[in-house]
Amino acid sequence: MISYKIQIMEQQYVKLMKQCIELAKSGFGSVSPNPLVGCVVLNSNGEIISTGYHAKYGENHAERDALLKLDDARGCTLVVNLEPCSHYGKTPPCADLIIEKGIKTVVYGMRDVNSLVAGNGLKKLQDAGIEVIGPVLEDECKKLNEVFIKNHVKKQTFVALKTATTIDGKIATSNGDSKWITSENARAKVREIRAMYDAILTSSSTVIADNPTMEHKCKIILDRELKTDTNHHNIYKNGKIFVFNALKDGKDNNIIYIKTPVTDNKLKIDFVVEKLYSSGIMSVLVEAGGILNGSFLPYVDKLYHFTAPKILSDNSGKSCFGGKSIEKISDCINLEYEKTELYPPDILNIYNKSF
Ligand code: AOF
Ligand code: ZN
Repeated sequence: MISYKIQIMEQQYVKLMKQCIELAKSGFGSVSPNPLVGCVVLNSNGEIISTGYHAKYGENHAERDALLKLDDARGCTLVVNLEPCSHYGKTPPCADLIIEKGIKTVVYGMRDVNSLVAGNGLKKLQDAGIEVIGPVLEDECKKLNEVFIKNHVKKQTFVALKTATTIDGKIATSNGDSKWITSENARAKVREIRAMYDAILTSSSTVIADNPTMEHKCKIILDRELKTDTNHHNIYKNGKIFVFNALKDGKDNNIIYIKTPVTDNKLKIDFVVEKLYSSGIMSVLVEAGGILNGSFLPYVDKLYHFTAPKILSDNSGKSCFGGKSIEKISDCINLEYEKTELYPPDILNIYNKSF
């Protein structure tokens, strides 16, 4: 009887945690470098009496957002996808507010990886006599905050890469024609994906060949010899732009030039990736041709691969990943499958690096 009751409670917490994750997603694109967090508060009858989420960097945390809407939270249960914070940052500790408001039970999704919190939030709550339950739905909570986790654990920028190919893995014909391989449906999804990342990154070859606008607040171009034209190319029309190049450092209105070391006639990608992190760019979406995609592969955490129901033959077309030829299947780069979404007639497969 008791274990049946516990099971029902657990199912209820999983459902509420999913709701927290959905609420948290409203902050996509606005909370970086902070995590995506959602919160639900229940009264002692199990009814939802408040919800909240972290909407914008520097503003209230999810727990504060939910609790400040309530006059009385005594005896209530608070569900949140991340351990409540215990530190004075842009706002006072959420754990203190939870205690002050008389919350009886806290259900959390994952421990905070920020070393300023890392278990201290949970301890503070327990020390105050609050029942702490979790982690609940930990894998989903970690997936939601994969950027935040990479930033704190590895002290590195999260790198995602998007490519759109024919069934035989081609991104353009041999003479570079690529408009369009995927449908408007798929391309609308690409715009949504871009908005999830702090910056998008491409190469001078893509800028010169396709002259894309790539609408985004922050764009990065790898342009070793400064071949792109700041007056002519659409990418320079808006946003903040970082140009990694071999020739100069400097600033010109919205453009920042970063002189970058070169190896094998190519800009050093590890320098670029480190510089992104030290410039406060916590996540980046690479959208380029096969050569740059190939160079970035060792750094890629997540791959968005759109496939259109089109075929080019073996000897025509450019592949999505350039690089050295690999002789054995056992030497190839292995990815871990995450999920598939349909944007008819195209398919989006999402993979993560498995290591
Ligand atoms: C958030 N939103 O809902 C929660 C966070 O920059 P600060 O001072 O607001 O503090 C950010 C840290 O607070 C963040 O790294 C994480 O450890 C913790 N929790 N942050 O931005 C939230 N719950
Ligand atoms: Zn907090």
